[in-house]
Amino acid sequence: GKVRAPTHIISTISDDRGEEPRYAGVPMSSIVEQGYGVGDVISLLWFKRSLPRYCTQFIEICIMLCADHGPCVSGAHNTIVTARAGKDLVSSLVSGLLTIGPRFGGAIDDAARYFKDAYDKGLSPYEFVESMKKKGIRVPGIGHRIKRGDNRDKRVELLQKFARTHFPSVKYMEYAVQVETYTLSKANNLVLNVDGAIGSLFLDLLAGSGMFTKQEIDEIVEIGYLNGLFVLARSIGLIGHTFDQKRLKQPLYRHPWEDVLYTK
Ligand code: Q5B
Repeated sequence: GKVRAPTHIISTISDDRGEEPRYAGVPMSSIVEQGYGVGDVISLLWFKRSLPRYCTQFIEICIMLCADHGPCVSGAHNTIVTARAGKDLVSSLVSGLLTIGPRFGGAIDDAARYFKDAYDKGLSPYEFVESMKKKGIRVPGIGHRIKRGDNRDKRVELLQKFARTHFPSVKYMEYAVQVETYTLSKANNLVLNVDGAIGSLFLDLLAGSGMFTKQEIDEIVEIGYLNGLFVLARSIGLIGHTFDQKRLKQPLYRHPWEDVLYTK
């Protein structure tokens, strides 16, 4: 019989052979003709399935809300400094992307991991937060540099409103809100932030949509798909900041001496 030569790469998400490319088996013509959006394309290429409209809409809302948050955040700042050093688009973009991590924008996966573990184990918000404190770990998804209990993040409110209207269940998000109520009783800056809102709500999407097995959900959370939403979204803003600096012909950035504490 025929013997298949060993392959060096295995790929399961897309296929560019044949008349037209396919994303998870769906031909490009269907994607265009049936009016698929970016949320549908993410569903196909990341989750290898078509998700219900409310799920793809939620993904698109996450992308839109996280696309930018002004020039002062770590990512935009790095991108602006890099663009002003005369570097190209890709260098400026990646220098901003490289700041995404546990403190800035990249806390979504850990928020999902910790909220899921705590909720599934039946820990009260008090038990969860205090156990994290004992371990010396900041609660991912909680805390913000400029948002406060009396100045909530509008993005979080919009995500919560959408999910409360469209999701079959928001149990993980409600748990995150209870955690926030407890952390806010400790300090006014310890709000549920955009990473925590997306992390907890994506757990609700995975668990409530009926589109994923328990094993698949565990794998998605363990691998860490969700920071990808912030990385993808913020790339839009970082590219914008690069063009903005170039358009404005901004000179090389040098931080002012007055803003540095020189000390021994
Ligand atoms: N404390 C975000 O801290 C920040 C605590 C906590 C327990 C916590 C901090 C944090 C977890 C990571 C996270 C995503 C670094 C944030 C984002 C996207 C963004 C950004 C933008 C955008 C802020 C003061 C006191 C200390 C701390 C305690 C703080 N957080 N305790 N659990 N989670 N969060 N990141 O203001 O006793 O005085 O030592 O790490 O979820 O990145 O817009 O800017 O779209 O671009 O620097 O929204 O919360 O506060 O470090 O001075 O802490 O609060 O232990 O206690 P800050 P610190 P003590 S969203």
